[in-house]
Amino acid sequence: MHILVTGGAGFIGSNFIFYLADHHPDWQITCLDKLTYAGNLETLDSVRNKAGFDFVRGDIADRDFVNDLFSQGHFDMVVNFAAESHVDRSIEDPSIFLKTNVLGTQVLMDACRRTGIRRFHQVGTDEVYGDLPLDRPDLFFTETTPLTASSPYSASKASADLLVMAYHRTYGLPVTISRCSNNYGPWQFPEKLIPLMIINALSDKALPVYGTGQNVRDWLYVEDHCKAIDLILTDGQDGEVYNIGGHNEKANLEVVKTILRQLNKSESLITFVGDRKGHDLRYAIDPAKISRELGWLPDTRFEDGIRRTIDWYMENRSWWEHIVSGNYRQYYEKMY
Ligand code: NAD
Ligand code: TDX
Repeated sequence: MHILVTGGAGFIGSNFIFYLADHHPDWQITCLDKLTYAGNLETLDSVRNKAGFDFVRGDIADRDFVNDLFSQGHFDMVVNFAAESHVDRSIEDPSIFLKTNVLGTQVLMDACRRTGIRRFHQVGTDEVYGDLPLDRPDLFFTETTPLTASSPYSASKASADLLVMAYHRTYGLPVTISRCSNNYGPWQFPEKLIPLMIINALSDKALPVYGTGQNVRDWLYVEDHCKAIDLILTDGQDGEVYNIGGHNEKANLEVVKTILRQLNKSESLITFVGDRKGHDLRYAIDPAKISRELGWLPDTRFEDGIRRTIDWYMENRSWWEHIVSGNYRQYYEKMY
């Protein structure tokens, strides 16, 4: 089995590569990553010299480059993690989100059509379903919830999902899509809520909470997400969408207070700042389909996952200090 993992130098993609290396040691893995600000080669240090692992730097939206890569070797499966992933950045400038997330997905699927593929898997997000009201805890996103994206980021991810399903229906491309809730865990870039709050608290800096802090996210430990994708690759049905979520809903303020408590830091570090434009109120996934059809259930309770994550950021200071200082860019600019 030769698998192409795009975006594997980012948060979830790198965790997925580690998961594959542990659970499918005989698979050949090629990681394709552009190494944007969010991609970090240091993250892949533990696998980079292993037999059966290759790293290629490139852009999924660069058609010539992708065609070239696909003509050099045959991939049995492609898992597309590569994306611009931060909502706040998409509000500042949507352009690169459309290029990478929509056009990049098309370019990859065209290459798959040409060479043939056993499975193209698109890593999607629950944000494509818009949001749920805070006062209706009985409502959840299912796979048939209409797509109603709020931010340019989620609109780009919803567009990609539509394109993936269109390639299945029109060209018969064997595809699957997973839509998961907010991930947390090791190696997450410290622009996202949980790692940002951990490293700010460790540095006694202000913790910026948007609006009232009552917005709700459904937190999923990254390894549980990786396990779900692996199951979809092996047992999932072509043309199907699978929602992945851990029934782990928390208001942002609750998450921030939990982090402060665990680090023994004062709540006075919390600073309420202006709200995100178009800020989604609540995400909540109904994972019944993947549980019923593929037997997936999350293994990690939030209390354990957040403890493990905090410990990881405490034990891996140099990783995030390189990011914060910008030094990690020099590391790979020298090599590529
Ligand atoms: P990330 O920002 O940490 O990593 C993205 C990776 O993609 C980086 O390594 C970056 O260098 C690479 N990349 C960006 N543009 C590229 C391009 N044009 N060509 C090749 N590589 C490129 O993101 P993440 O949090 O790991 O998210 C991975 C995927 O999961 C994304 O598709 C995202 O939409 C989706 N997702 C993330 C979450 C979450 O909570 N983080 C939740 C649901 C879905
Ligand atoms: O400084 C902050 N303060 C704050 O209050 C940041 C960075 C975030 N927030 C709030 C906004 C959200 O309600 O915390 C919540 C989580 O924010 P993010 O970490 O930016 O995640 P979110 O916008 O929910 O999107 C994430 O989950 C879905 C990922 O970034 C997406 O890639 C994924 O698709």
